[in-house]
Amino acid sequence: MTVSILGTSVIRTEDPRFLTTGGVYTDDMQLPGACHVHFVRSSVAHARIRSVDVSAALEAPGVIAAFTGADLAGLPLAAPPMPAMINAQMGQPLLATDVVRYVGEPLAVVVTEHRYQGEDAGDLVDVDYDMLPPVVDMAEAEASRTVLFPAAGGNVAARFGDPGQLAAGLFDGCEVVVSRTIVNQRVAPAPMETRAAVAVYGADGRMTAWIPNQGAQGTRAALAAMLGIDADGLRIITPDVGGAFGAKFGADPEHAVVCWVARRLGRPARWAETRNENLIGMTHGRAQRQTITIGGSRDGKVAAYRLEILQDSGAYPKFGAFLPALTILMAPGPYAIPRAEAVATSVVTTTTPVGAYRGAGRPEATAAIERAMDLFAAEAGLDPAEVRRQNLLPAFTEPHTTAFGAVYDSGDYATALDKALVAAGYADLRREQAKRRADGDVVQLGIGLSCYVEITGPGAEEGGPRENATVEVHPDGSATILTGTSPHGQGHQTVWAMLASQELGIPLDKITVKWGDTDLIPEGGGTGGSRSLQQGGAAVRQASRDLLDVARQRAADELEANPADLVFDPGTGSFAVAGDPDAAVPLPRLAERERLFVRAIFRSPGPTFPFGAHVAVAEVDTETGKAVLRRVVTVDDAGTVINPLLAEGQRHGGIAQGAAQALLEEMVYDAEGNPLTASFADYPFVSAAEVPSFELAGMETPTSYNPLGAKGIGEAGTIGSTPAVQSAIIDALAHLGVRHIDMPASPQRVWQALQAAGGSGDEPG
Ligand code: MCN
Repeated sequence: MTVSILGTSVIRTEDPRFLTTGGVYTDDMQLPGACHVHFVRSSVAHARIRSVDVSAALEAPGVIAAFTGADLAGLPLAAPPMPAMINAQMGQPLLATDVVRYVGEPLAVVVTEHRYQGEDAGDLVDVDYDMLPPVVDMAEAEASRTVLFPAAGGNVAARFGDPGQLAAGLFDGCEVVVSRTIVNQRVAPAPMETRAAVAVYGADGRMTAWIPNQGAQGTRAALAAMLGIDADGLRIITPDVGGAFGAKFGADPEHAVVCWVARRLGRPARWAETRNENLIGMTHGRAQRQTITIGGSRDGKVAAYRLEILQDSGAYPKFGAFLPALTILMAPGPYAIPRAEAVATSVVTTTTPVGAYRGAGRPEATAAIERAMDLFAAEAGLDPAEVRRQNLLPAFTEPHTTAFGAVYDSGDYATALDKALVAAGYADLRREQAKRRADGDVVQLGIGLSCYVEITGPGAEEGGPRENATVEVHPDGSATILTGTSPHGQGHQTVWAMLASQELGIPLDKITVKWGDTDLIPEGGGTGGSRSLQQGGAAVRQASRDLLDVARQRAADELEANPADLVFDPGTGSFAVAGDPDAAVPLPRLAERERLFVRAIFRSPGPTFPFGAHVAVAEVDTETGKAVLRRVVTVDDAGTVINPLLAEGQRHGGIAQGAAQALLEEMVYDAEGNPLTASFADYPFVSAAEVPSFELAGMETPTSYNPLGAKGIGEAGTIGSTPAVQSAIIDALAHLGVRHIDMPASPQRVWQALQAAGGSGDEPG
């Protein structure tokens, strides 16, 4: 019996390279003769383009060519394939032609010999704008006084349910009803590596493009659609990727334009955006305004919940316009609420388009229901932990279907909450809080809770979400894994090798994991929605086992034995005849005469639903409004954990990102639609200085949906932590009459909330 490496904290095999020679990113690709593409972007939020004059730019040093939207006429719109519900009249051209709809929208390119020549020449492109009114506010957009797409007949990109059909008597009989409009603010994904592309058009008429992405196959499909070519004519290669967080799925108009330039000029073309471009050009996340209404009895039983969402899709509907579907699906969270309804409207505004960002739609659902629970508890005068416990669904192991059609695979929400409360020392924290309140301390203590359940590995594929993997054993005793997932920090190289090693007995350092080349791996779902382990990892396990079946047959031939009599021992890496260990053949030898590989497709019966509970502790200075996060204690149950070190790393990153939304981050626009947070001087993101050391408690409730028992962990931290941190800050001031503070809880907002509640006492002098 060999000892299992699954469930052990194998150190990331990726890291020696990253920590020594460093990664090889798209912008590191050296292609002789490559020209540089510089995008000229709209400097105004909404205008008709009278003309774009590139003549002066063409005279500038190093300029090879300049193109405008007119040159690209005839190419399809850049709208990625979207569910039919999204208004099809709202597609984005690759370069704006008639109208620009956000600051940062690409409208021309200057192509130069050297990168920095493009920056200078770009300034010489003369754009004559006929200004149109900006539409920055979502409610303003919904009112459609200024229509951004006349052909679409309004600013509504999609509706989910009918706001006119809300149940009139939903809250009848409730002793306590609270309603509030809250904001889940717009944030920037801000990965360390910005967007980039390098493209070469080959003599064979095929395009090869290196692009940082979350799934080369999806990127190929999106690019082919934008360029109006067959996917076979494109090869996408994924170099190392410096973070993506949902925003590098598929491809953007810029990527397509770089490919187009390479083909048009017959020269390799490259582009890497600046940080400033990234903050206004890459899709943003979240951007929902939510009206929550919750009602129930004075003793804390929730009877009804309503969620009304206004989603800002930005200038062109992309995945952001679809996010409310996921928010609605997860609206009631882990609670048993007898009557619940949710509706949403996605509108277009003159701002950067909104896309997926870590959690994509689910953090918004959790934030809404968790704030609702707190408001309800406060109104009823009850402990928020007690109210949650009363309303959580009881533990279940058979799938549970919610009123919104989500099929939760397995869950034990109350245990997660109790574990988190115990780990945090909840009773002691409340005592400390009571003391500080009684003493009238300037710095007050707040405790924030959140219970969550989220969906991972969703997929619309017929027959259930799926992923493929190929495992090959080589005669020299090494193995290669090809995967349809696409890691960019998640550690698949380590874990996929662990899974194969466990089955095949091949040492980890002899296993190579490959992904991100569409010629090598034409199919794959990429990495997002925390799907990879439960589908891609399960496919590796399946391919490994299937490979042993093939090998068993070959071993039987070799040993002249019955296949059923053979035993494979991963410890020795050999097949042997049961009871006769001398009659054995090592696995690699079976690859000598004929290649030994298997491609397997794993299909899951459906998505899985990880869950957990977070407790955040914050200190808030009641004189300055400054909030400091002191502790974050979490239980994040992702089923069976295959590599605790990596799963913890994912939780850490997710918690930090979630806390950052509660504390710091926000993309801000002025009334004219100018982004005010377009550099890291203005857009704060979280560093180790703003967060405490996280306290992670363990809990594993396996799923039956895959043989690993694993659910996703990649986004859980983000989903649970945001409302817990936000609520901790509010809770610190609850005794002063503060019930809600929108995110980010900046000192200014906190101070204003205190003044509005009449609470802190002295006005600063
Ligand atoms: N894992 C495990 N046991 C489990 C679940 C996961 O050991 N029960 C391990 C997996 O083997 C994998 C890692 O944890 O090594 C994450 O697995 P999984 O939850 O399947 O998520 P994905 O690999 O599909 O990652 C996607 C997720 C998403 S959606 C975003 S957004 C995100 C995230 O991962 N973006 C990231 N984490 C990120 N981490 C980094 N460094 N950079 C990003 O851009």
